[in-house]
Amino acid sequence: MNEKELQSTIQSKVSSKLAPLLAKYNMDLTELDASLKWKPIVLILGNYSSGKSTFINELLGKDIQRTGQAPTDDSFTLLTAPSNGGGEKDIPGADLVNDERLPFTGFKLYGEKFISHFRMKQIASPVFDNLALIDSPGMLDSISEKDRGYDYANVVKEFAKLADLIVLMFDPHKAGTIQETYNAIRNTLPDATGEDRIVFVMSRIDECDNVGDLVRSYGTLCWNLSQMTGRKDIPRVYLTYSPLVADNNEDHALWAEEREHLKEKVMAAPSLRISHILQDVDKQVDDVRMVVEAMWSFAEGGKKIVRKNLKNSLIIGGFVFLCLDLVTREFIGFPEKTLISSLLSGFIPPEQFLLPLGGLLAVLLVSFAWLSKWQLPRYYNKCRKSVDTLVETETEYRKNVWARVKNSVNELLEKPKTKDLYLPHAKNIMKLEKFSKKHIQKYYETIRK
Ligand SMILES: Nc1nc2c(ncn2[C@@H]2O[C@H](COP(=O)(O)OP(=O)(O)OP(=O)(O)O)[C@@H](O)[C@H]2O)c(=O)[nH]1
Ligand SMILES: [Mg+2]
Repeated sequence: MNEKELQSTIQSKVSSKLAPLLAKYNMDLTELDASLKWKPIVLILGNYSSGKSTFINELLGKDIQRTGQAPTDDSFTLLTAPSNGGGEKDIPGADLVNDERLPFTGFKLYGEKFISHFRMKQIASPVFDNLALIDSPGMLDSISEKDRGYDYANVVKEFAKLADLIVLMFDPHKAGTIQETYNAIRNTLPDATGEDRIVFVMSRIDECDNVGDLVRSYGTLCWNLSQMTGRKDIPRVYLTYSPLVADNNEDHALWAEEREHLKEKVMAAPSLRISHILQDVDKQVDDVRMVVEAMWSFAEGGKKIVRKNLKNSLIIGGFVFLCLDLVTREFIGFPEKTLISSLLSGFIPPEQFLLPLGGLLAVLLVSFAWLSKWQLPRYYNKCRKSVDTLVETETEYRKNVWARVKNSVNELLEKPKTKDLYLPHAKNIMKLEKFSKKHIQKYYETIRK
């Protein structure tokens, strides 16, 4: 099975097995669906003027993207192949966010301002055989960042979620200023983004005056990177420059090969596609599983109250059944014979059951009303107030999952119905486990082979 076939198999398994479970818990498939759609994506991020567009032009062997000193391009440009049989053309953001075949429908919520800063360029190039690139507006410092008119950090985060490979590009002039964009970038990258999906690049190194200068910039960048990733070990940083733009100098030739490695890495992004999709499916399974766990624990507590109510009402009802006519006879002289005395005499006329049965029924009705109007609403309220106690969050990982799904649980608890207590939550957990074991593991094994 090749990658494209595997992708569509995973897609169909997700919609036949996972989607119905998600729907039962009122959860949304849009995000996962977006990542299952379309082709591998490489997102190029970084400081302004760090050479993102120059790198893209170099990959394509054509001057497609505008380049220049100072912030040059303030749009997200999706570069990809023309659609089947079509010619090269530009497509505006408004069409992109409304096209169900593309994974960008979720971007509508970022508003007009963003949409007018989003476009697609369809370019005929072998690079786009099985790949799309996203060129992004350069990151500015935190002060200028406020002026964009749309939620830049979250837009980047959404693109980063979709991307199979993220190239983070810095230049030596601003190796220190990434500290300023540190928070933006940190919040930008999804928790689950594996380090294998991020490539760090320091470009324009030909502009370092000498080796000492380069080493200092590299050191600063590494320090900032370790702050960003929270890791002690330094990830590989590609030190590159663009031979097309830089002055030719023998010292630089040393690094020319590094640029080629970077290009190879970008072109190999499709090989990360399936593992990225599987990570996303895994994440979705973990999310829904935690929602089911919470609803299960909520249901168990509710069922306990129902059982207790039923037990008590049967005890009281039984007592009323046997003794009600004793009391009425005592006070109003009716009926002449009580149920117990008839029992002892060995013959009970059927009409003698009427009063005891009426009493039993009244008890059951009152206790049902008590349960549904008082006990359960009080329990639902308690659960809503202490929703965190519904699940165990003993590990950091589970804490993160819970933070992601807590809102979905809150929504489910807004107006619970008694029948929600009797949904087969335990069975649904088993279904999720089976889905993980039977399908996801199998696909992981397929790509490891
Ligand atoms: N000397 C040198 N100049 C470079 C290199 N790469 C890019 N440049 C120049 O740096 C400037 C900025 O490059 P761009 O490719 O426009 O940078 P960008 O990251 O796309 O910038 P924005 O889109 O504004 O964020 C341009 O004038 C490029 O010619 C390089 O490796 N060496
Ligand atoms: Mg650019």
